[in-house]
Amino acid sequence: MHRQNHLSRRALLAIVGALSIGAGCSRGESEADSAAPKPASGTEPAGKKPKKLSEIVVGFSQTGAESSWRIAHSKSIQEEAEKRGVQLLFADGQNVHNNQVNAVNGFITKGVDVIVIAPQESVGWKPTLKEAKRAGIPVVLTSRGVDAEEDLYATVMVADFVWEGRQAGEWLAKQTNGKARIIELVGTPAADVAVMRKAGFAEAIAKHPDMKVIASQSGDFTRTKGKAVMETLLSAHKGEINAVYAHNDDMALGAIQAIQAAGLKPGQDIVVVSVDAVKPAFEAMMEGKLNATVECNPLHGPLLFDTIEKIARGEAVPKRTVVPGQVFEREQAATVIGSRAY
Ligand code: GYE
Repeated sequence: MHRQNHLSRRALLAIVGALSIGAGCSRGESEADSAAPKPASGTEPAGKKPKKLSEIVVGFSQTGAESSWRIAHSKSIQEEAEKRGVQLLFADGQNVHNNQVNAVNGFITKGVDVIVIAPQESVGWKPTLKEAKRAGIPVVLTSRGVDAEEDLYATVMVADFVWEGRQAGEWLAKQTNGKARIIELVGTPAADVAVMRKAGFAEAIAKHPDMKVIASQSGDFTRTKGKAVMETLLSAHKGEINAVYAHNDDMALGAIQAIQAAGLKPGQDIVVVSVDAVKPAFEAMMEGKLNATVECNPLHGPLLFDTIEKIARGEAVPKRTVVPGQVFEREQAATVIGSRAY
């Protein structure tokens, strides 16, 4: 009986150790942590009882539900958790940074085993991440990164957002023979993804002196704001615009509505390129209204839970996983739409 207890305590320590390594502690720190009186005194933080993988509790702080991409992202993660029998505590941040910080602090207090964050904003995470690290809870970032030292999180899974912006810029240069007066619909300005999609695009069009961004404004990754911003900019720059670059499909779809309402033909009078490659974008391409989209795959669920299981088993995980994408043009839409999973 005594021995049995002893063994399960060792199993417990293995899991706790694995999780704190996953949290990004340097080797020295995690050794220091486990040298603390935990084994003898039994002062492990709450929630660190011996567990099978299927008993792991994951707290997930999601950005919100601003776009088709985001909805597919949530669904992929929720479905995968269910498939693997992992308990997922889902907190919808409703696109408010502080809601997310509060949710994550709540997960820490609760003593969940792993925290997953899809951060709306990249800054303002350090104190919370430090708290999670102190509590020995590994943090996995998905969909966007944070502005914080790498040792404050276990891993991040994102796309190459600069590459995406560059692809959009290069595609537009080819399409317009290097002559474009562009409206840029920016995503959430405090998100790394918006900064990077802007930078990649700017880099690509800088090679073409006759390509100019005449206005660059945030539509916060939503269709409604994309439409509203486009309406304003269309009337402010009447007759000047021949291209739109939107940081996501939803804003592009909103802009398309505004272009039509202004009596113009999207996809023809004004060339529209965006990022994500969600199904509604393929539909718009088939109608000839959207010209191209750069794929950003939201189906992070399987990779996310493979990673969480590795962390729980004490296996090393890469600090960063880049989910690949490709460019789709409207000519391909009809053939490809049937095989799109989101
Ligand atoms: O492209 C956009 C969204 O963070 C990669 O967020 C994600 C972006 C995605 O809402 O549609």
